[in-house]
Amino acid sequence: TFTRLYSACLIGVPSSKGQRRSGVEHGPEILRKHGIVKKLRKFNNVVDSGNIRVVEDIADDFEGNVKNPRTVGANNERIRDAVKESLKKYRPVISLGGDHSMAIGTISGSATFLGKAPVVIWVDAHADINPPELSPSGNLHGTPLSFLLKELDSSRIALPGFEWCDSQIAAKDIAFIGLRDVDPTELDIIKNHGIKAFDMNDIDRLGISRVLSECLDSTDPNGTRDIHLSFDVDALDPSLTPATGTPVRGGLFKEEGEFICSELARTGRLLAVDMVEVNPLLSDADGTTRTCEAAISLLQHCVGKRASPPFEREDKYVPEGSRTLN
Ligand code: 4U7
Ligand code: MN
Ligand code: MN
Ligand code: MN
Repeated sequence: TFTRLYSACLIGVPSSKGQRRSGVEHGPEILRKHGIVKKLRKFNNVVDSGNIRVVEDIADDFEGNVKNPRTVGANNERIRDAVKESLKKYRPVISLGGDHSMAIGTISGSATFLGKAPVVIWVDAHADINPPELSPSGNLHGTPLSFLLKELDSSRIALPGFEWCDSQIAAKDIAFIGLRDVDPTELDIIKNHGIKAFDMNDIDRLGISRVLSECLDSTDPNGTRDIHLSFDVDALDPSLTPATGTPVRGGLFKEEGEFICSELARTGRLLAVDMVEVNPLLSDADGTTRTCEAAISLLQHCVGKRASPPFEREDKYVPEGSRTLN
């Protein structure tokens, strides 16, 4: 399989300006401190390319309601180039966040490398598809998919910092898993463009195995396309990943996340992975360790560790919370 032919590669992306809380820029270093390289090497060859040097010092401010577009835009251009270069030698290329605005760059890197769209599997409590000018928070980590979606070209506003950015992904290329906090504008976009989306209630009803099959059937009916997995640690239940900026109760079990990662790796077409929104300043030491261990375990399953057989929710405690997207 591909795990024998390729080494995986880690790229640290200490970006934080896509949101307002400090600490998420320490995500890559805290994951290294928890032994990510050694733990992934149990399953595959792994090269650690170190961190991308992010720009922090350019003059930036709000553009309308949008916070720090110049910084986030400039960083994402570098991220795109780094991921694209790394894909010439390694796969999967694993980008460690950092806030989720970095997916504008990572997914652009995958698409630029391929010369066409990858499948995008977006595992998150949130849909991250707000057009920036309509974002309720003005934080760009809630907007990356709106930059990438071709169907939004005619309505997209120009933002300083994003002159380089070119939408390369279509609605049919995307599938969401784990949603439970989606803004009204985002829901309109998902519905209007028929983007495949499974919320927590769907996972309760159908089970993760069926949900993932449906995601792949819709985005990749022939089973031939390269896959970009963008995994926000807030997709997991906050009891598992408390050290993150926007936790939402009622999330995925660890086994469900691991199943997604393992099955995608097993296709042999897992091109790139984002593991984002680890913020060590938002929990105590124990919570940060649990968050890092969960993220590292997910990534082990991206590089060859096999998940236990299809996991069923029924016999497990289902955390309470708002679980339905409608
Ligand atoms: B994350 C939010 F309004 N939708 O746009 C927004 F609820 O990368 C949250 O998924 C975005 O953590 C969360 O600010 C971004 C909000
Ligand atoms: Mn999220
Ligand atoms: Mn996210
Ligand atoms: Mn978050």
